Amino acid sequence: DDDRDGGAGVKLETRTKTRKPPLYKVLILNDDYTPMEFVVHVLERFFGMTHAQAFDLMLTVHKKGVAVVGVFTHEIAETKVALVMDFAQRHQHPLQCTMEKE
Ligand code: NFA
Repeated sequence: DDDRDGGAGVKLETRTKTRKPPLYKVLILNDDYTPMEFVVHVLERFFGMTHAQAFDLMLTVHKKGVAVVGVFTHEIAETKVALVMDFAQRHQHPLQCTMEKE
């Protein structure tokens, strides 16, 4: 009955079955001891921000206590959190990075 392909036998329907994966927010928390420049470096190094973006977001965390630094799939969010926590610990800073389901 449907001849939108002019009889060519070409599949014209788009698929509707693909599910988007659940997403997770990665958060950075303020503390009184981690140097501002270290947080800026973390945001550049692990979240691909420019220096200006990283500086602005660091100040947001400093003033508000917490901010979302990115949204990722579970595996990527988990890896970012682990890398940031390890990097902070290796430099003996108490910086905290966590994730939560969006
Ligand atoms: N509050 C920290 C300071 O004054 C800076 C900081 C910002 C720490 C964002 C953690 C996150 N040195």
